[in-house]
Amino acid sequence: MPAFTVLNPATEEPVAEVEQTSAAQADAAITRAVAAQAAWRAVAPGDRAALLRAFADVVDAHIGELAELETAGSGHPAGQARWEAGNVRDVLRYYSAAPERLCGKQIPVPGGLDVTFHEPVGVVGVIVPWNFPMPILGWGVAPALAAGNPVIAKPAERTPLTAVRIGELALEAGLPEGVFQVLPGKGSVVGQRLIGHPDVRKIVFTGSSEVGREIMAGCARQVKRVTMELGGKSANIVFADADLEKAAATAPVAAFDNAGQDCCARSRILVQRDVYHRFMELLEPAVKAVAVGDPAREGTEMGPLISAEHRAKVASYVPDGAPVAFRGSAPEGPGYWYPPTVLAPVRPDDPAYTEEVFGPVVAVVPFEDEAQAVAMANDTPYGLSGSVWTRDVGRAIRVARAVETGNLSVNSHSSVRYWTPFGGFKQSGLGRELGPDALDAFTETKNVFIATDS
Ligand code: TAP
Repeated sequence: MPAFTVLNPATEEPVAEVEQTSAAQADAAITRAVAAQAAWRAVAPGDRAALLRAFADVVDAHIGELAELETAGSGHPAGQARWEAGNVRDVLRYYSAAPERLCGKQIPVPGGLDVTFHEPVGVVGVIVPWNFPMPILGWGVAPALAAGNPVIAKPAERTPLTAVRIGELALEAGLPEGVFQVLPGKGSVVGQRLIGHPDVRKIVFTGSSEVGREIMAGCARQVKRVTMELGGKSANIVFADADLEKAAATAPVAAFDNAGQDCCARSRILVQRDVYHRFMELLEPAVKAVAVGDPAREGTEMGPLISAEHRAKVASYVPDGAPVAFRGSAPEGPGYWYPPTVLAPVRPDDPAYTEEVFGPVVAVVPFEDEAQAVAMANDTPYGLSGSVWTRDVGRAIRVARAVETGNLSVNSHSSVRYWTPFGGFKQSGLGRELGPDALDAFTETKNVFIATDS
């Protein structure tokens, strides 16, 4: 297989050459994972916990190195990249507590004793997108390992560097050979082997809804378990009684974080008509103040897009004559730059308003009342995240319950906290990651009845 050249999205210069995994090499890795399976599930819960803590400690000792790799290979601002590496450590630590707490039930039945066990599901394949290479890897890998499964991760072809390094750190921490393997390469090659190989029992996929549908169909042939984390088109709903200053000051980060390459991006801002003009007045300076530039420089808030192709796709949502209300800045010269862009007024059928742009483009639309805000928020095939800004507690609760979305914040834009479940309604996904119940997605419930009749 030819090697893949990772480019720095901020400079377009090569960063590294990465060997691509062939289908035969993927099969060999699956064989190694199967061979490692019995020993890994037999590791005593306390020892498995200790190994995961050791893995977290080694990641912690390499936060700076991992962050620099992500900044160079994915264009993530340095501060954000350090947070992402820290998230891998934290998620490993959180799930290191799980092996010793993986309790079944004792269920009252006549004639005997009935107990349930959470058995490991088997080899797990984790297919990761390019937008958050480290956190999304960790969300799949940590609970899968904790539940006693060997894991094979396939990073996105464009952003393999941190995943490959984290795979090396796992071995350094003492995880046995074959328990956690990272296979850089193409989805059409490595991803397809994970989906098609009968010894891989579960796929965790994060990526576009389009590819997700294809992967679900592939997994269906073997009734392979799947967790799907797909696209989003989330709404940020701002009511007239909200703290407008705070809502406007925080709206840019909710839409432009990671240059908008965020499945949770609140890329539709719905504003109650009475305060629409005031909100726009407050939003403009906040958008213009976003620090866009060299991601390696401390203080940069937004870096480049991932590739020239992706920038062309994002730009296609803002053709000549598009209703640009105002924009932030972006550097000139090399790099896949695109400025933070606010569209208003937009038609309800404008693709920038209806489709996932996955770039720093947000549409602002007025609404009349609560019922219309909920209807507009739900008028999408997606349902991943969202925000509601209001000082009315009753309304906050009503709207939070009515919006069809997996993760909703009131007077905040938080989406992913590793302590809480994360995932989508509708075409944004299937199943949940993170939170206290994540191991359910990596285990099979076994019921055992033991007769007590003599
Ligand atoms: P995709 O193009 O869907 O790719 C995601 C991963 O799947 C990559 O590793 C890719 O490999 C692999 N893949 C592609 N085609 C495949 C196939 N036919 N068989 C098996 N694997 C295949 O997504 P992306 O562009 O990297 O990421 C952006 C999308 O991810 C957005 O829609 C975004 O909303 C979504 N996303 C969702 C979430 C959550 S948590 N819901 C989080 C982040 C991102 P290659 O490297 O070869 O492309």
